[in-house]
Amino acid sequence: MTRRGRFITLEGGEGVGKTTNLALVVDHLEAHGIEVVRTREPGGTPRAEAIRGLLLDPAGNEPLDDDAELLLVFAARAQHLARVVRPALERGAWVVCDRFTDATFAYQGGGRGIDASRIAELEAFVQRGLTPDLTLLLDMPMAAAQRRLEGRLDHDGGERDRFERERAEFFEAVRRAYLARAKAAPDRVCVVNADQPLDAVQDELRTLLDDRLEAWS
Ligand code: Z5A
Repeated sequence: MTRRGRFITLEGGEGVGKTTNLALVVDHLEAHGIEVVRTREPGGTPRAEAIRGLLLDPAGNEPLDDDAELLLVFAARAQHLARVVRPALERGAWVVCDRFTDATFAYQGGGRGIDASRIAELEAFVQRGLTPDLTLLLDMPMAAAQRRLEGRLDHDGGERDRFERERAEFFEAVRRAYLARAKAAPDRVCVVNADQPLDAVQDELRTLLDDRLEAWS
């Protein structure tokens, strides 16, 4: 019988380096001969990516209700789990995902103030017990992460999405909620100091991955 694959998520606030380091995680696992499916949330399938568009669209003429935002996040997740994550894990591939439900507890819970018990109800309904095996939480002060993001926005000439337009207090609340999640699940969530040169962040990530690979072998 094929052994179920492992499910690894990367988390953290804006600009902490999730996307940059996702590539390192995927490369490191593939170098160990592991089949890896790289994906992201919200998104990961065409319909879930369409929901992502709704969530990030800053169009100001109709504000998005907080409950509607929460339900859209979980609608995208249900589609992504059914079409991508569960099938990959069942055939033995590993899934590396840029953000997952910890982001919901951080953004919709910490940031928007939705009660964690309501998020947990949706988590149970949509995920039916499926949770990540390992979560790498990239953590750094939000002001420093914002400076990175500003550098990138200037470089790309990009527009800020609906979340990137939030105020500093929102991002501080998101960070606190992430750190509380890590404290509550220390075996699953590893906090990585993202406020250091990329080489140092990546050395830490490789060490963490090697420890898990050994523990899981
Ligand atoms: N969201 C939600 O509300 N609820 C949910 O349940 C989920 C998501 C799943 C989209 O996510 C939004 O969805 C998100 C929360 C919400 N909010 N926002 N905004 P996203 O993951 O696409 O958005 P993001 O966090 O804004 O991603 P990002 O801006 O691409 O950031 P990142 O991936 O963490 O960073 P990066 O692109 O890898 O790096 C940023 C820059 O820093 C870049 O120029 C790098 O070259 C540079 N960098 C990276 N590492 C370093 C180091 N160590 N030193 C110096 N410079 C570095």
